[in-house]
Amino acid sequence: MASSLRLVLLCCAVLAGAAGTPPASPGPASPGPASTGPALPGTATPGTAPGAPARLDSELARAFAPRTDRFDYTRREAMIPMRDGVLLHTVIFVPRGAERAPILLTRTPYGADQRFGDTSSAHLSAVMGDHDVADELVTRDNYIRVIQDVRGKYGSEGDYVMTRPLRGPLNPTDVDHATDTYDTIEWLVHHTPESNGRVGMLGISYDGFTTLMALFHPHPALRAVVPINAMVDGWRGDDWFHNGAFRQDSLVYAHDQEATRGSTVKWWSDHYDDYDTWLAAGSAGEMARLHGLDQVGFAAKLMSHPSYDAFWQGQAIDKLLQNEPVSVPTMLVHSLWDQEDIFGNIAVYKAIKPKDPDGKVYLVIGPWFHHQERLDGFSVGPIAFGSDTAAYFRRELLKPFFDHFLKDEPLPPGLAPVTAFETGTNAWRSLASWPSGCADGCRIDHEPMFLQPGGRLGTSAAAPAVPGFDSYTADPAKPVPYLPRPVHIEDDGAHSWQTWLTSDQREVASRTDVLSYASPPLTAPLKISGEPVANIAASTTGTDGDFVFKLIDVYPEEMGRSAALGGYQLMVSADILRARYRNDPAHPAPMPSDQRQMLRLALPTANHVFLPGHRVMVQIQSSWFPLYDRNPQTYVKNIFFAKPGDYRRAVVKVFDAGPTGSFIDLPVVRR
Ligand code: PG9
Repeated sequence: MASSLRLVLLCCAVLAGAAGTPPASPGPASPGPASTGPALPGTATPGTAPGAPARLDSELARAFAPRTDRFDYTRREAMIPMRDGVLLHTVIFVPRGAERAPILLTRTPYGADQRFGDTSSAHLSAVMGDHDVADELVTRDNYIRVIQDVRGKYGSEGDYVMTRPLRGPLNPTDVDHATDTYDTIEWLVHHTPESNGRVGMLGISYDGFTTLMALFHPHPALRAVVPINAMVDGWRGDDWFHNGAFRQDSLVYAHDQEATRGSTVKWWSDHYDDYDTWLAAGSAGEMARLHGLDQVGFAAKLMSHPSYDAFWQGQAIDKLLQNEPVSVPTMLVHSLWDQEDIFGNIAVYKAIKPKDPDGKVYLVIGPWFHHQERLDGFSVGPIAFGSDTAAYFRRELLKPFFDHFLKDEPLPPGLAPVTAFETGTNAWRSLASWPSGCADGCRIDHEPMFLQPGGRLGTSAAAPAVPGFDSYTADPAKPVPYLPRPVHIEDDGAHSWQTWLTSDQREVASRTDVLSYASPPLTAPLKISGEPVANIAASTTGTDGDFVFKLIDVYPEEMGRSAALGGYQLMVSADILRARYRNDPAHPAPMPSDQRQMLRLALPTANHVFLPGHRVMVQIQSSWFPLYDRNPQTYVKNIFFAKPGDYRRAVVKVFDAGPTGSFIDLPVVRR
């Protein structure tokens, strides 16, 4: 540990009464020599020696001390020393009058100063607004809020490494997020006199990743953690790739994150429609070159690890946590329509729940997009839930969890091990485990629905007289857009990034390169809980290809008061598989041209009721552009560097007849 001389308390905006009288303002700069009286601002100083140059005194304070004594909080900044001597910039908000208060810590690459809203307000509630999922805990419930820049970003010293792996084969240094968290907590509990010595951690996405990292050899004062929409496995289903298909926006992220410490250099574009921007570039590797990404470290790592090799497997947090004891109460929070990290928290739940005999692990599943837990949770796009589901999470689940483990308040009897929102019926369900369907007396049956000729989806596997298939031409020159054009990947407008997973799939259903199969209208509710699994019997005239598989709830043609939802095609669960990884994600292999293969794709978790009158639909297509890079459909060693001539049309056949054809395995809840 670095010497305590290195402890630097940068600033302490002190409340009246908290530390005596606030420091007096030093007043304006020196009036200059031989002053004969008070000079009016903006006038030349009288009495200047003859011949000396005239001067107009600066009006700036020498060192301005802001008057914050009327604020309902104290804001402190500290540079906290890590074991290797690096200092991490940390902002500490202490509500006025707080004593014996627990600390809530978040560690972020997005700028501790930028993370909250209006820092000019005297009210902490205005400072936090809806920028912080913990705002109500801090402003109403006497929690101390701490936010820290991770090493190498914004005000913190040290080297930045994207989602820095744990010490070990991928990180030969002595420091990682686990040690940085440990050292931070050690400092906080000794330098925050208003605290009760207990620390909770929470954070969304990258900040959820840093929260999970705290679970490796945790500090004893860490008593509860809430990772929300955490990035867990960047290859299998979170930010960078999904089952081998590359999420092109990752290049934008790497650029903005790693061009400068303060993320001041922003990505540029040269088209209005991102579809055109990415099509014009050709490959993702070429786009990286055009943007100078050879200058940032992570882009090269992305492009040299297109497969699920030791680089990705060695930093998949679910795999790493499997080897750790569950020692800290953990509430994992998952969003059903998470457009960034839909894989992570469910994977962590699967990894750690089996090792949790005394019930430290909780799971919350909500009807949200990425990071909606901190916002209003009435709807995602046009899909409404009848109540503010995010406020429910914050008040009825998050608060009692922290209150119990950080303040010894009783755990409400209603706080179940799993609290899952059921879409379709729009109800919260309390469950013993996930997936479990209902509180008691029901089971989950894996029931297939078969793709049948004529665009039908049914429960019968009876083989028709002639083995059948449907086919389409997948043309890399005209990839299927994931949203209606013009596309603005990071835009929050009408067709927004945040809500795109709930966008109406009718947009693409009529394309000739998208196949749809639908059941008749249901006569009884059909409830699914867990991961649907797509089994796609397919061939291609190419030697590689992508398969997007979407499970869709088709609304009745007319929807009464919700007229605009008539015939809506809502994705309940969907994902993409790069065919070269169909047998082994670590070892790609070409598709044998024109030979039928069975591709298996586990889709993200769903908790949905298809209501009577609705239809179950699946759609299959070969691109989701420009969110995912185009597959050239010719097998090349590394798709990042595919050349224009490698991109070729292919005829894709999807076999839809009989028991050896394509089907979706649904986790159906039965009583
Ligand atoms: N999904 C974002 C992210 C997490 C981790 C790595 C890269 C990106 C985020 O929202 O923080």
